[in-house]
Amino acid sequence: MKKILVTGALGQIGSELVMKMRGIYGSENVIATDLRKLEGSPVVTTGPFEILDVTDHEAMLHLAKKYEIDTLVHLAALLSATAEAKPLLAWNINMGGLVNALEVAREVKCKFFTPSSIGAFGPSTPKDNTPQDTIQRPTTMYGVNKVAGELLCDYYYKKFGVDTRGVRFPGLISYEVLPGGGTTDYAVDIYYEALKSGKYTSFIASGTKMDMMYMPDAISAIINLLEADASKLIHRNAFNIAAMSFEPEEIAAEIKKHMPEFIMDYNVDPIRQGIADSWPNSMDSTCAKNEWGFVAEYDLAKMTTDMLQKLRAKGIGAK
Ligand code: NAD
Ligand code: AKB
Repeated sequence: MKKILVTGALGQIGSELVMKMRGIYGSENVIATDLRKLEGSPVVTTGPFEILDVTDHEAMLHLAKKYEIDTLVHLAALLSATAEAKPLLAWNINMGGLVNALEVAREVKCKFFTPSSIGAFGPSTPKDNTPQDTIQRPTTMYGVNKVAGELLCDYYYKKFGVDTRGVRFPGLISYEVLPGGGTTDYAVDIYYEALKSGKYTSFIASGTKMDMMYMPDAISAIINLLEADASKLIHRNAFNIAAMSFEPEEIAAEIKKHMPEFIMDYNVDPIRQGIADSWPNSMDSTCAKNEWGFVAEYDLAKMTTDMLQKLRAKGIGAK
């Protein structure tokens, strides 16, 4: 990979992916784009940055040609809770943006990555150790978009030979940028609130297990899959990858080991709870391990130690 264009680059994943990729491939070789510009963000100040609305195909093609890209990482999307609140907008951005990005990849003949999600599964999917290939009948607009997106990426590979790759991310936990409107966001919020006030009110109910992953593992997964030997990829798009699975009590108990006075209660949001109930408890990532060597370094304990340390270093919770 020599010239990489990233869409939705100011989001939770993009802000960390762009900086990591600039460190590996060179600052000038990673072109960050987003609908908005955050003055002062390292993504904007340390390398090329362009405003790009992914629903504008001509604008995306123009930038792809201008920078002579060989890789397109498509991240811009609305997440599950926002998509459920604005389903038509989600369809237009999530599907319209994806088909534009795939078309650009076809036109300039570049490698392509986009993430799917645990949201691509639904209530009829096996909940535990969810297989790579299984029933996918999601009941959310986000899930409909993700399944259609997985199929579209397969189609562009088979029909046009576009080198499409992707993973099904679980909920991602990170400290650089806040998450952008998902169901798993509680597992980020809880660390901020623990440090700020010593208590947290969870919008996800007691006993609700979901797959999660710490951002450094997610960033490594994107880069490693993009660098993987194409001849070894049987699935190519939408690899299940998972690092840990927990319910609200378990993350609270882990935080309590560092902050014994921490307390959590519940005020369940029926919309986000309904979404969470339709998702798997834990995915099987065997295919990702076998086909491109996926490994996760962080479990709940190691992530919690690092999250609290990094947030304290940012001054979160300091009086
Ligand atoms: P985010 O919400 O944090 O960021 C999305 C970015 O896209 C934002 O910076 C936003 O400004 C931008 N954007 C929105 N509409 C746009 C448009 N029309 N044109 C250009 N940019 C636009 O999202 P994220 O968490 O970084 O997620 C990126 C991708 O990863 C999405 O496809 C998401 O579904 C997927 N994913 C994320 C998670 C997670 O936990 N963060 C888990 C599974 C899958
Ligand atoms: C969300 O909750 O919408 C995302 C995801 C798991 O796709 N974090």
